[in-house]
Amino acid sequence: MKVLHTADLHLGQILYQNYERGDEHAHYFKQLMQWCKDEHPDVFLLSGDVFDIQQPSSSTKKAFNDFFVSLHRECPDMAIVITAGNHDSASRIQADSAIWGCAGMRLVGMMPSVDDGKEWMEQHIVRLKQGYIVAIPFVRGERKAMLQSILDKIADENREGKPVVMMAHSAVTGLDVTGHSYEIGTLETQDLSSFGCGFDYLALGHIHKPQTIGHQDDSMLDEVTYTAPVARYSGSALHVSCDEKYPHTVSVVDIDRHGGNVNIRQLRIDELRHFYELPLDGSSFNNTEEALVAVKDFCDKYRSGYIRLRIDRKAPRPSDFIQQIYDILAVTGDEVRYNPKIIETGVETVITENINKPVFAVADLQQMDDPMEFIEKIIHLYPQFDLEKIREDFKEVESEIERHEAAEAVETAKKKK
Ligand SMILES: [Mn+2]
Repeated sequence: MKVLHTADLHLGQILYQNYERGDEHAHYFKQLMQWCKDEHPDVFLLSGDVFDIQQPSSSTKKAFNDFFVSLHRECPDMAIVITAGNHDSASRIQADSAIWGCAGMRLVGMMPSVDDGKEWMEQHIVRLKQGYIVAIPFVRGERKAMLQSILDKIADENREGKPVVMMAHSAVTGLDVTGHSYEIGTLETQDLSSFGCGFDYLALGHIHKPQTIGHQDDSMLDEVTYTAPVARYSGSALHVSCDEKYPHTVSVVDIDRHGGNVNIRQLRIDELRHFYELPLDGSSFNNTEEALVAVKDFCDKYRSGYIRLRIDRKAPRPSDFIQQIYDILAVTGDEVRYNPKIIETGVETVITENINKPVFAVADLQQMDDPMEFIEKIIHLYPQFDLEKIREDFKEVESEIERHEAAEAVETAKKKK
């Protein structure tokens, strides 16, 4: 069985609150179409995070519809299976599944939380001439017993020893989370064993770096063969953030038989816009004039891409610095795009003289979601307050909110009964 595995499209993503990425996704779709035509996979798998937000715009929905209708028309013999990720609205994906089912495509948005003994298993099983697909969308917590019962059912049926592929959208223990730094500490990981036994290939989504669990060193090989079972992230379609500095690929997976060999080839995705940090030589700007000249030079030379600046933290920044950059970029017509979160270099100095000088840019402020982060940066302006005390107070408020929410949940549950 030959599988084309991709994930984490994040269609409709808007970067830096400013830039739509529709043309970048269109460029990816074009490559995907060509690969499907050239490679003739038996099945196309998209393992979650189809959309970036729960309610994508109509133009984003249109891009999705147009692409998958034409993909199905161009490759009518290729099965298409799409599952919901944590970014997707599970119920919306599920609601559309009946329509796409008319074209023989399988969309799976939800999984029941308990084995209700009815027909729940069938919506997750796709039976192909060449093998089986178990389509599992993003679920909170683990469903080991339920997944195992699906795999057991397939094992009973699978007299010919056809390959079995399972799809899931989850963080598996032992992975490389480069580019996901914002999630470290909060990333809930699941042990590989919680997906059950009996699949040959686990087609994962959620982590954006292409990688095979337990074989991280082989992540970037063009081609490699393992003995089943294998669990792999295909990685995302595009750089979803500027920290994802690795190449993005789709995986073409060939499985010869159940329990046999799994051959993985990676096809490199050409991205329409690349990410750059200025200065390009890895140093940093000593003053903002230098930075502005470099931005202008970049526009003239590269004409396209996402840029982020590295500036020495001692360099004074005029209040209209960001506006000056946007003015320079305007001539490129949004082809060169600016990430306003500056990378500050140099030693963090204790502020004694310029005590009223803010220690962060407005852009930093826009991207802070923890109020303590803000307070820590300005606490020196308020010597009368004790940082530890404020921290404790915040914790108390947080736990009070948690208690309140828990009590409310109990009330709602009672009312339902
Ligand atoms: Mn995800």
